[in-house]
Amino acid sequence: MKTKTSPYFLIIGLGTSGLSMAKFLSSRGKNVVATDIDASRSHVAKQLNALGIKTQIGFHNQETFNRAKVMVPSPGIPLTNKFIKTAADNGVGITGELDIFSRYNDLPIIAITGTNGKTTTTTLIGDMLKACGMNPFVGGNIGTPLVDHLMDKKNTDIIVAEISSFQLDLAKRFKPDVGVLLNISEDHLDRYDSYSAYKDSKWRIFKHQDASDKAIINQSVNEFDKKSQKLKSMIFAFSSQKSIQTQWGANIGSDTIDIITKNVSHKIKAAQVKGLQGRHNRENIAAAVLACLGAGAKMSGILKGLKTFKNLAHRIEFIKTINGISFYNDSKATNTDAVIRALECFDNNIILILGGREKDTDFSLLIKAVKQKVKTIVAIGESKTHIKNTFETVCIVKKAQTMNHAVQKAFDSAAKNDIILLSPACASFDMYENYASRGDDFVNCVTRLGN
Ligand code: UMA
Repeated sequence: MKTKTSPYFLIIGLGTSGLSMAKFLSSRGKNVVATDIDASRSHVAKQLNALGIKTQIGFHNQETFNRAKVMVPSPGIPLTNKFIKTAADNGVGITGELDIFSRYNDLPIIAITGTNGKTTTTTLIGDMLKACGMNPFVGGNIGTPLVDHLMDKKNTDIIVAEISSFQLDLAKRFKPDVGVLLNISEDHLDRYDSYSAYKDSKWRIFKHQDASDKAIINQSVNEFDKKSQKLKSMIFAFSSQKSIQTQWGANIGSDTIDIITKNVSHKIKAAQVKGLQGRHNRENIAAAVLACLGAGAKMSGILKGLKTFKNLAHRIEFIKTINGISFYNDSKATNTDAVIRALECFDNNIILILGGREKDTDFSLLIKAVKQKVKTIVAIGESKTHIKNTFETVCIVKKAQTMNHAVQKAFDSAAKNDIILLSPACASFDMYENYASRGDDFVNCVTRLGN
């Protein structure tokens, strides 16, 4: 295909992110070409063709990459992709959604990253700000691309953005007014050269902040002292492990969260917050409250938002109790740390449904927590043999072919007062389109069991 000779932005990948980006840049008068390797994206291409955007669908063409002015890869595409790498080596520029958004955005931004808890905290911040009478746009990795706001600004007064490490990898100017780092643990090691490279990517959220900005950071994050010393922004630390070292922040106890800032001191009773059980959720609450205060919101509104918050589906979501056995759907737990956090929430015996597509996953990180809480593991998906080999000396391990078999085997293994928890530590793509379809299947299987 011949592309226009005038310089063009090349949008790579036409999933949620790429589709919005192509429409946005085109709406700003930019010359745009879009490509997706998957032939089934041709229906999306038609929408873009109607806007005058040229597309290459079902293949990538190196020449098209080499002749671009700037490449804009979708977050899910590794930067080591051979087409991208060759063009970059030939001097073609590369950028991502965060920097393009920053160039056109004039509203304050609260940006949330971390390995786990991003979506819960982002949603909670959005709800709290609404309860304060503000009108936030909530988007980013949570599902609605940030540039969607730029195409339909409504009467938004603040941006609340869930940010992934993939997005941060390309951020050279993104400067949130309030940045939040919830936690870092091993994840996406199939994408990064090392755990250290993944950690560096997460810390990049604060890189361009200045003294007027706020950095809300979990003090328990490895290398907190070393990395936080280098930041120019004002640090609000929070911790559930030791007293915070910063002047402002939050100390998290087993049932309270002490918020301390220049103008506000407040004790939140965790039991008052329904559906957000566990230490990790107390950390998410602390981070969300500090982020809202950092953005200038009032404590009374923040607390109102907290009280009415409803936990999200697929995150330690209670489904039902059958014969005294309670079922929880934690399909969003796609790494080992998320599973440890889920196991911490329960005092009862647990039957754990674990497995799916691995991301260079080290299941042995779960052994300590499994020894303490888990009676039986039901292993599913591509990783079931790896799981059996890892845990067969730790607890009973049963393999299952389908979710239905897994739920049935878990139920057969359970006694009254036990918990059956789907918390897979793996991606879902070996069996499902995404984690939500996996969670929905689990819920359907449980519902059928009860009928
Ligand atoms: N593709 C190519 N060439 C390739 C490889 C892929 O063209 O070599 C195409 C695929 O055919 C597909 C498209 O790229 O059509 C997919 O791009 P994508 O994986 O970036 O998916 P999007 O639909 O654009 O979704 C992305 C985020 N996905 C990832 O980061 C993997 C979504 O986060 C995000 O909600 C969305 O943008 C809007 O911002 C999801 C996610 O899993 C929820 N995020 C990870 C996580 O939370 O752990 C980081």
